[in-house]
Amino acid sequence: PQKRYLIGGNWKANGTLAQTAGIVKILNQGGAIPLEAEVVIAPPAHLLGYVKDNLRPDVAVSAQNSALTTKPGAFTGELPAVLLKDFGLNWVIIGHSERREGFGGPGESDEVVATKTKVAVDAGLHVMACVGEKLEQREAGKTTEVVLSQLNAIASKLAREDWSKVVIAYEPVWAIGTGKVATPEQAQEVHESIRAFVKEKVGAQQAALLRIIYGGSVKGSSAPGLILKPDIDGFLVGGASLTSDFVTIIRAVK
Ligand code: G2H
Repeated sequence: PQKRYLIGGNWKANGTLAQTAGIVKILNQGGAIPLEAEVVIAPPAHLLGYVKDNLRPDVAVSAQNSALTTKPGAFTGELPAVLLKDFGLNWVIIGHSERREGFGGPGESDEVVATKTKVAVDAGLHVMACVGEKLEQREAGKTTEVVLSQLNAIASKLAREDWSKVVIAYEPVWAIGTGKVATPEQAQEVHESIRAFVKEKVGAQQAALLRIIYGGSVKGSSAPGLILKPDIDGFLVGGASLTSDFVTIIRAVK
């Protein structure tokens, strides 16, 4: 099968009703999406229904997180993957660095991220599973070690056939929301090691078809340089996905 670039928009905890209506309008009036691109928007949970009902049908809608539980039930505040799938959604982001870090509470471990990924895939969702090193880890020369150990935790839970539903988002923590985008060379180097790992651990076909997307301060101005690299198969965009610059990023992939 032909591999399409994946462009994800992660709104994080943003989106008043007025702002949301504005972003949906920008996307709906943003013109044709290149055939080479698959576009997925991840609004916060309270907006999933609104965005799904109002967004053009050729842009998919994703949750930003889903629960560890495989079943609905008494889990106040949680979002089970099976309910997202039942609601008509096909995507979820798992293991974003902000969730790994926690928000004043305990963050998500590699083990939790890996299990959530498996639970979501088993529920029928496609997963953007996030990995990435912190600045001090990069400076200590530990980038590959950190990223591959996060990836290994995920890979250890997945069956070979699950990989058709998984996208790996490489998001260096030092580049997230900082305006400091990784250079195309820095991103390519890590993406290449991710693909090599999947080839070795899972299989050549799964590695070749795997989409490895880059996230961290991607803008319309930086996207064209990044997308030229052979192992960069798209983007996970935060801040810029709240603006019309997201349309420029989508256009950068053809
Ligand atoms: C990384 C990215 C989106 P931003 O978190 O996942 O955010 O583009 O704002 O750095």
